[in-house]
Amino acid sequence: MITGGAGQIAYSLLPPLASGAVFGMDQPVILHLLDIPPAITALGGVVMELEDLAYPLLAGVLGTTDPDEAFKDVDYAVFLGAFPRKEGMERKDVMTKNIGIFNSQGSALSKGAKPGVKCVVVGNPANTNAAILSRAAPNVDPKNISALTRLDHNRAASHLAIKCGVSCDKVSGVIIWGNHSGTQYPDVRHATVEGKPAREVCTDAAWIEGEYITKVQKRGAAIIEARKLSSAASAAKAICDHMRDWVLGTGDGYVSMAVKSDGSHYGVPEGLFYSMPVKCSGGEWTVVDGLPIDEFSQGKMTATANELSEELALALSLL
Ligand code: NAX
Repeated sequence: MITGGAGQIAYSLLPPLASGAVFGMDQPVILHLLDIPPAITALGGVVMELEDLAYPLLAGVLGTTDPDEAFKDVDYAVFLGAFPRKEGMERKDVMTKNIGIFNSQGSALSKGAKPGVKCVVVGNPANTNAAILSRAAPNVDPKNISALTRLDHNRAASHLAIKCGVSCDKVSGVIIWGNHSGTQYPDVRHATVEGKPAREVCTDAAWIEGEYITKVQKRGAAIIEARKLSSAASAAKAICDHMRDWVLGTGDGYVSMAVKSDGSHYGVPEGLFYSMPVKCSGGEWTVVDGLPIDEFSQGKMTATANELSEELALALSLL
């Protein structure tokens, strides 16, 4: 099930979902696409194109504007549709719109989806929208609700690889901490490049603690500035990576996912959907605990937690 099915991320996301690239080449897929009434004609066009892709694993497509129909019996849900901030709009007004969306979709999800449904929220503000969704979906285990920071994670790995002159599969262990926003903290202190500590391979400490962090934090804005549209192909690829790793496992490594904090990891306040390093196995994620955190990292991790706490408090005050 994909909300925002007629939008630009969906357009890049649906082909890999239908082809078998995410859930495996032996797993048939039925796609439910939800959008709002003004997008129904465009959604119909997307459904036509999915049929024309002629993917053998695509066992059915439903395009609808009815959340109850869209969420019925689904195993996975990707939330792309959200209310974008428009010029001159107050943060509070955008939040109010998103609360409306994620409250009603949360209740349709809770009512109709399979009990173990796995959800990823992409529509911004993704972390706080995930928190609202979780509150509105009492039948869904909060561990099955996440927000996407994998695009930020992929950017963090890729820019470190470029700096070190290696391909990005040689980089592992980068972490995105916190919010999918300009306060996120891309951390390479536990990362390796070709198996060696990243800070021994890249000795430019000023770059790591300055330009690199800013580049990853502001990459989304730079893409909007250049394309006049937000990231779509890279966002879709990151959603595929996020779902595939969650379902099929991360093996020896770990990845970044924004998950609900239970208050027991890295001092992150309970209830925030905060991006942390996680390992996945058997369809379950666990936080990678016990990484040593220095003062520099702690400052950045606290700053992004503070922003998320404020965002959540604002959302809760508007419920
Ligand atoms: P588009 O504007 O192209 O598409 C959004 C679609 O959602 C539209 O078809 C719209 O009609 C639909 N929609 C709106 N309200 C809906 C509702 N209540 N129910 C169902 N559908 C609804 O945006 P797109 O580029 O696809 O981006 C989608 C979201 O992803 C945006 O909120 C964007 O900010 C966010 N992003 C989040 C990222 C992340 O890493 N977490 C990165 C990429 C992206 O910026």
